[in-house]
Amino acid sequence: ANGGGGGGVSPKVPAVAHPLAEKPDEVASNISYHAQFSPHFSPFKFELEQAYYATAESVRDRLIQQWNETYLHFHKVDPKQTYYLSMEFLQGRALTNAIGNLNIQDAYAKALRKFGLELEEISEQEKDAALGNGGLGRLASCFLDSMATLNFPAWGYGLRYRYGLFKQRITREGQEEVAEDWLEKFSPWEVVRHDILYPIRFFGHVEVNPNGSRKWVGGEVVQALAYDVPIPGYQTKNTISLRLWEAKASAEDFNLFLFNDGQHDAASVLHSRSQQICAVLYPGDTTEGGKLLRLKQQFFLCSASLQDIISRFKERRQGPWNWSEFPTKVAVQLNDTHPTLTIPELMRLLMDEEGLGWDEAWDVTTRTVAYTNHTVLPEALEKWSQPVMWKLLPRHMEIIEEIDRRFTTMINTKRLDLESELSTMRILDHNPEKPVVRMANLCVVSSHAVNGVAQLHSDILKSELFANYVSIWPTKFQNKTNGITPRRWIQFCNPELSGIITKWLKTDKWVTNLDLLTGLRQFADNEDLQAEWLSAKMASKQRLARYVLHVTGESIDPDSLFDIQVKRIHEYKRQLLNILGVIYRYKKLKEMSPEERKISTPRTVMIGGKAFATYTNAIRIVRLVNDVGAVVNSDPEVNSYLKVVFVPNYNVSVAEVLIPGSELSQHISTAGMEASGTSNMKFALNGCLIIGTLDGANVEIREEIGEENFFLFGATAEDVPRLRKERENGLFKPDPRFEEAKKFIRSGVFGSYDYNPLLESLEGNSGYGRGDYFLVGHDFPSYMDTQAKVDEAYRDRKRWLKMSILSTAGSGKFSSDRTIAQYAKEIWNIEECRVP
Ligand code: 4GP
Repeated sequence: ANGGGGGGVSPKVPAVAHPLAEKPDEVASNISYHAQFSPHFSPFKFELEQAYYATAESVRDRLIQQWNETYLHFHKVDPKQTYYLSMEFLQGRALTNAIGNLNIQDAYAKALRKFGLELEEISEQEKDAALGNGGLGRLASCFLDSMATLNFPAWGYGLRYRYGLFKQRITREGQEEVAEDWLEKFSPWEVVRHDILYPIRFFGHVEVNPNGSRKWVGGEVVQALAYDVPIPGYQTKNTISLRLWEAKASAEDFNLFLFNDGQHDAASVLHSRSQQICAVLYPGDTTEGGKLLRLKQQFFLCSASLQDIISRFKERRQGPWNWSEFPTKVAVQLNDTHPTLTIPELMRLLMDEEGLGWDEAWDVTTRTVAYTNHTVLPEALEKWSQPVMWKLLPRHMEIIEEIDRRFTTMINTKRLDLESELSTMRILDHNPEKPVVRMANLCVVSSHAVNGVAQLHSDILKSELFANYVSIWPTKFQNKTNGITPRRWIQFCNPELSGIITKWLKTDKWVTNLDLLTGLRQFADNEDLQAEWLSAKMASKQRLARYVLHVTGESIDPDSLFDIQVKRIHEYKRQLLNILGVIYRYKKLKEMSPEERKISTPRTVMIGGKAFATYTNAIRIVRLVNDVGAVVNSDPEVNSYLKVVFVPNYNVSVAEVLIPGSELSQHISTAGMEASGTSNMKFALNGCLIIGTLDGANVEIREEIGEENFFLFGATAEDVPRLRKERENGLFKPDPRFEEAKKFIRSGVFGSYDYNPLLESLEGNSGYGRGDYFLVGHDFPSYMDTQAKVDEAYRDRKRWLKMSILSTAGSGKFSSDRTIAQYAKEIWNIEECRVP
């Protein structure tokens, strides 16, 4: 296979004339060309959809050219390169982003007007590439944008799922999941590389050769085929690659004999089995088959990517070379534990295929691999069953056993002080009922760097989850506070506000140097700026109101306070706290006289997010929000003061409408449980105030924007264990307001659905998920008091605008450019490699 990537590394490839149009006329002719000659649709039809595909293909021409130049350059310079391995990339739409990063909006907008079309309308035709679930996947996508923008030699590896994260429909019964068919027609943003194909083995057994070397043979082999997605940097030629693998059976796997014998299904068993690998993101794993499939997916990503990396490494070597050079040319970042199998697979490839001894292979592997942890939730820390692993990956299990054996020997000989902790530190848990491999432990033992994603989270990793390892490897543990790309998350999604910032800072350099936003602080009280700020916010709120009307049929008032909580639905994120607060507010509004109501602050509460289909309490929460909305919104006494909207199918492009139009956003997780959060950064950057706990990156956001501009409430991470203990001992006294809100639900005001099981999770004294593990009851009173402060602050328009400006001004730290520059320097040891 050819590891060259963008193609064109061979001098035999003929040169082509510059295919890129600059002027609107030429762009228009380029679009027409694609409409007629890219044979996807009838050439005689040119409606919105066809126009989108033709426009996208014309933009892709440019990307491919820059991409080829980038590869030629990387190939020539041969710098150390980073590979970001992730099971998720939540890319969202690509057209607006590509046009924006290439700085060709004007030419494209003008060209499309020649056909009577608006760029914005065309962009709406694109389906989100939702190859991810939530924060971890969107972070990976922001990182790619920053890697390209900062000209780092880096690229991403993931899987090309046929169906991305499900589409969420909302009915009277709550959430309904539908397959999200992002590839229904085709994606103009991917390029299949028929010449980049690697064999991936599953099952089989280990053969021992007479010289003692071992080899994994037999089993099933599927092919991994590369699809490349170009990732343009902002205002640079550098265009890097997101390489997505697809599983492909070979023609030999199709049993022609059986087929002709009429056994049509049996004939294609291997074909359909290979298709399952990339069918969906996170297939259900409650069954054995489901678990096996997830493990296959993970190994498929790791093995294909490593074979590709090694082949590129070899291709770029000239003259004699040594494997110890590998870590000076390659850095592999594991995005959470999903790609952990990279570790035993790299060991296997080095030892069994390349002939290295254990020590040498171990040295290369540990110097190459680094690991990022994204959560401390125990249920999210992956543990794979040992019997399943032995069956699917017998050679890898031998290697993992050996890593575990060596680690155990090291503790037993050098660190007797840790002997009593050994059973929890080991990679293998030999619990006879459920023997498992602990993937996070394998990562910690085998990586040269381990990082958390916000300061508080990294501190918790060091003091709790990985505390025992810290004294063995004190310098291994780091923090890399997350960030977001300012291109997608303000420049392109909020052009009104971006224009104002550029005008007041007298430069647009803030887009790549976000710290420059502090320059706005001096104008925070300026009436002219405040007036402009307000009108930009109003324009975004109106756009959001139109969107809500379109997708829910609910009309909301842009003069009310827009209060938003959007993220995956999870009990630790506490959407339940939010909706209980809304319920209490509703009840109080009902009890008020009309005069009292008139002086209250009108609010529109919007909640959105997907619930994992088998997570019952999350599904119930979605339903509750919808049930509350149905009652509140149709109550004529109250609905000009309070509206509750569940925004369906939250995804990247919905976020691009919601965030600019938000005024208050809720980041209210139980302290210590949200590793970082990244939407909090997006909201703050867009001048939205935060109500939140001292959790994840909230802590740093509050430090940066100033505590007077942040609505803080709730227990601290330090308090949480003690509060849980007190609760277990029956010492918790609920606030009457909390009891009143729950009682109101139980009275049946919001319909006949039985919410008792959900409410009971907030009651009792003990047990995970029961006994109010997430401390909703404890934090409720301070949450309500702080919400009252929000209402008061909003009534003082000048004060609110000042706080909003200061939020944006203080958000500079949260650019993913800063995060990536830190990874590059402190973990990967790579340098920029700019295409001249
Ligand atoms: C998420 C964390 O929950 C979130 O706090 C963090 O900002 C994000 O990763 C990126 O680091 N974790 C996941 C996950 O999405 O699947 O564990």
